Amino acid sequence: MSFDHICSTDPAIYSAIQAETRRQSEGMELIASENYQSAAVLEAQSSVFANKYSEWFPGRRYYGWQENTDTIEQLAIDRAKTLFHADHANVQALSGAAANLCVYAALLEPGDTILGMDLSHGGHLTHGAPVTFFSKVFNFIRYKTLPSGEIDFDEVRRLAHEHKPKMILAWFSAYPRELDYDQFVAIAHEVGAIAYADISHIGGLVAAGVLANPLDHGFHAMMTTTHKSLRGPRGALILSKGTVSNPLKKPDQTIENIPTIIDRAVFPGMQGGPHMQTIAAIAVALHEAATPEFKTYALQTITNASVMAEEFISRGYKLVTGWTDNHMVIIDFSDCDYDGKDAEVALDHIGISTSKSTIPDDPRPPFRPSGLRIGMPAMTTRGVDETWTRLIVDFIDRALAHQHDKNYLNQLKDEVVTFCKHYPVPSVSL
Ligand code: DSN
Repeated sequence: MSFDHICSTDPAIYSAIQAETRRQSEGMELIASENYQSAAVLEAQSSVFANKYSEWFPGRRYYGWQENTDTIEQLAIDRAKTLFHADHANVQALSGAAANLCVYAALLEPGDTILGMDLSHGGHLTHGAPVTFFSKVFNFIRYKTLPSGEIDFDEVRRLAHEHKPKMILAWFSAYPRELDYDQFVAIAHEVGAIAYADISHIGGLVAAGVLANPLDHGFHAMMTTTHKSLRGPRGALILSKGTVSNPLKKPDQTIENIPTIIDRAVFPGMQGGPHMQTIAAIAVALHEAATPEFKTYALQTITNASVMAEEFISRGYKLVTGWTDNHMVIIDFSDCDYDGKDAEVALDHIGISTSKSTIPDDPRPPFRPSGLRIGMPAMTTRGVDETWTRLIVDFIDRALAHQHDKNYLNQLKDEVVTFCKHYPVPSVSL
């Protein structure tokens, strides 16, 4: 992509873009929620659709002359419905947190109860963290995982019958295992709750059909961000079914109009004009996600993560839940004299980007948690396979063992830069 114009009109921003390009190219991206967009996705995002207001939805807009915006949004909707087996797709939510809030606003009333995952066991901020505005609006109750790492379904059932939630929320930001969706749906039916899944992390893996799809198991609605394993622009899809039994109690909230309620909650309920350039890029990413090459990518991502888990375990590391079924592993440093933040800083030093993470019932505070979350979506996009995944673990292991030796870390950084030259970031040239 050319930056000739920014280069001459705004050298400060141009220089930051160049520096970030170099950082991404010479460094290794192991943040589980990050990925690299294709050149086609990036092109769509910088297209002239950025100039257009398109409030409301295809075929019915508040502003005139929408033939091209209608084309791209309808394509994004149709592609999302097909890939995720949904009866309805909203592609306008600005990102994951906004999309979750739109879904709550659509399907719940202030004061309603949501049963979601405890934050330290992997839940997201928008699943009820006390620091969020929506924790003041809704009554969040939290379930946890068992010491084995599996969801404690006895506890989910007990809490559901005790608190009668209007929504039961599955999926999380830091959880490396597959979920038993049937159990969630059974419990939701027992108490008349909506079954809702936030599959942001695994969206691409579900789209590729390599992990199970909650909508196929009776979930009423789900949301995925589009920029994680799905490899699109920063945005979100809200997907729902129109053919499952109706848990909604109000006469105007039949299951047939869950899609309408969701659309209205997004616009005009929570947002203004949609970002049409992002919607164009979402459509492109969904087109790419429907290809056999993307399925190969998704399978390789899971293979790489499991090889990574195996290699860490063989080197004596403890993993949260003991294994991974998806794209991420979470290392548990609770027995170590350093924490997840120390590990993150040491790895930053050698050009490997990761994110500290809480572990279940973490005894340490959130800014110095005991875990480190590592994901393989981005490096798999760059072409890394099983053999090179083992070398990545070796880099990490050596950095952690020598984290107080700056000379050693500097030498290791040179090795990381050399490694990264063999795996260029798609669509980037220095
Ligand atoms: N911030 C994302 C993550 O890293 O998991 C979730 O929104």
